[in-house]
Amino acid sequence: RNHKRHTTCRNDITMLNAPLLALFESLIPSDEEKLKQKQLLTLLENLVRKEWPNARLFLYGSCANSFGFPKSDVDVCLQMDLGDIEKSEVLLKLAKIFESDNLQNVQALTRARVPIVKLMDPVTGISCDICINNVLAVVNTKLLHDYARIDVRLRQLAFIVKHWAKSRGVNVTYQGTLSSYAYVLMCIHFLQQRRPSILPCLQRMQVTYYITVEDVECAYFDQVEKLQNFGAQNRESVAQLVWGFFHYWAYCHDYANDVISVRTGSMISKRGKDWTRRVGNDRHLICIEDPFEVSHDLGRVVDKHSIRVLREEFERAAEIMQYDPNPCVSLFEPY
Ligand code: 3AT
Ligand code: MG
Repeated sequence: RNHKRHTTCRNDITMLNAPLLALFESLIPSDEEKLKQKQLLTLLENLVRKEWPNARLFLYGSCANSFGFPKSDVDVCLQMDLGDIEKSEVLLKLAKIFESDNLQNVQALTRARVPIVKLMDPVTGISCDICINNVLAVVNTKLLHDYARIDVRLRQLAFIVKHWAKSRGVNVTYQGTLSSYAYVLMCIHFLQQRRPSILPCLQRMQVTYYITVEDVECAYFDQVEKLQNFGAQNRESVAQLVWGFFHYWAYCHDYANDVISVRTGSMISKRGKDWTRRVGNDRHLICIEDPFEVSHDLGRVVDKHSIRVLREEFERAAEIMQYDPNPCVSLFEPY
């Protein structure tokens, strides 16, 4: 594969900045969209509090991590003291409450890996998933949000990568491709690795934010307003970064040996994590360490078929970024 590795990127790369930035702008949700999401959250909060006065609702996922598209589902986490009550019981009760308030398509999925209630609000048209006490997801949402505040190029790159992944059908975890969360971590790691680096490694800095969630210690520097100029030494534009991202995953990543790790801001070895062989259904064909649940490989959904699909898509994207006269169209062609 390395024979295809281009040593330098196309010399008209700067021409691609304007269309890529325009695309990025068009993908950002409007203030109106954000307001609708807040309204829905308030509505749900009022309904839930009637039954459980001490419960709190948190947004997580793309509507709160700043990597959301206008049509994204809203992910909500209900935080409450369950006592002796079963989670599934609470979910069924929630479904009843929401149904009697005329919310649509209400469904309690009590047997899912992450049990949730799904619903659609007919007033705003927004769909929503509600889970219970998934605190780690709320914390990793904050981490992504904090990284996004350091350098605008992270959001630019990640929106384009997510849009590419959705257009090309490689953002479907039940089909063995990667989650949006995994793609954003890949972008963060890529920007940590640039020289000079565009993003720091927040988990290697002084701890200003600390929480333990069921034995998992989450600690990092979250005063990111102090890091506004962090990436200033690096003048790479979004087009160069998109080119570099796909080039990296197409031709440079060592799939056999390496794990990308946002937690350490560097590459770590599969051997060190004992991710070299298949255990159960976890094949570790592409390894992305979760920043907090370090035994968790976000690539574990990838199997021997979907790894080929993914790598072919990375190569296709890299070739387009290198040679195509109109990458902003070809890159996102529906598959
Ligand atoms: P979309 O815009 O909805 O595609 P998203 O960021 O909301 O992007 P998901 O819906 O896949 O992504 O996931 C919602 C959140 O759940 C994101 C992250 O905070 C958490 N999450 C998802 N997958 C994992 C995982 N494997 N491990 C830990 N947290 C996860
Ligand atoms: Mg989501």
